[in-house]
Amino acid sequence: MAILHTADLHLAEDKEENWAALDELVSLAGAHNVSGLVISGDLFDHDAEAEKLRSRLRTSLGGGDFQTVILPGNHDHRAYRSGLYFGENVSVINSWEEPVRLEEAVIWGLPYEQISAERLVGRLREMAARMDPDRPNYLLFHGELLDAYFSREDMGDEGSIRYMPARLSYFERLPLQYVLAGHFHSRYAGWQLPGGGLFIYPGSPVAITRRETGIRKANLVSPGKDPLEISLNTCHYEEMVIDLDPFSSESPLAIIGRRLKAAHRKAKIFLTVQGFFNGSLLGLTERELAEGVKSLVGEKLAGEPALKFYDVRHIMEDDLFRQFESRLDETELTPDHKERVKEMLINAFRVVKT
Ligand SMILES: [Mn+2]
Repeated sequence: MAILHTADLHLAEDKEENWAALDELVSLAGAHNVSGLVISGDLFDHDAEAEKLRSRLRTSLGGGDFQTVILPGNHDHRAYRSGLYFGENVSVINSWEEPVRLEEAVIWGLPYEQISAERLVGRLREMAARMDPDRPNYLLFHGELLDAYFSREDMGDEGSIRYMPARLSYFERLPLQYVLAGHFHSRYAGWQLPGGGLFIYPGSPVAITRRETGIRKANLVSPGKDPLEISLNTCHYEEMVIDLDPFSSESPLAIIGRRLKAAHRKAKIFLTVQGFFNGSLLGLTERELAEGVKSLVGEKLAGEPALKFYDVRHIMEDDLFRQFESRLDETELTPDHKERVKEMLINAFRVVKT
């Protein structure tokens, strides 16, 4: 009995990339023949969005041959009033006392609420008393794991409130296979639970903020096997830094074009072009390079590229620099070493000449 676990889709009316990520998760769930797709909070970006998007969600989740289990998160916990219909084979965990059965497994959940640590610990104790330790128990949780030392930006744009903070030790007495969590966006991350089992954040399946760089993941769990990080073919951010080489005669624009072409099809790139180039060797000015980079960019770029390059032809053509260079070429240093020394020289000349 396999379960595909995700969280933090933040669906909104105008965010087609997030809907595409949901479609990808649904088809992945089918391909892995799972019994359940669990969404551990923040399926919708906002309660009001849920009101508009319920019918579209029914269509998206409708086709699968598996059960979808949704946990309310801090962004959408007011969206799941009882009696609402989210789709065939879709259950919402609206109460910690009412788990969902998935074949032999029991899926418990802590719907998001502002709650003190003491009350959360008390609630988990009551939950433990209700759990049958002979069954596979899973707990869906949406909030901050205090043992993890994240920065605020790792959760998306959340300001300074703490969202249902918990410690691994709170789960110690629960007979759990997994805590399948949400709220932490940056990346897939897991921890051993003190009483056995694992706590896992899958990371957002589609980038929500700029910090969500790298290929997005979902989490596949099956009994008796290690959890599996599954790479998703969804929109995400990437930092790309191009370091120019002042001794190269290859066009920087060709290099940048090649790197952009090789990037993931769904990547949105933050591009930095930095370092030195020899404009007279390339027949290129700083202005021409800047305009060339801007014209290359197109759809793959997430924002304005950072142009941190310098044409250093005035240094490389300086007589004194050339004397240094020819002396250096006569030495027995390795080509790599020579190049590093020359870069140091360029830097030294830049300071002297300005
Ligand atoms: Mn959240």
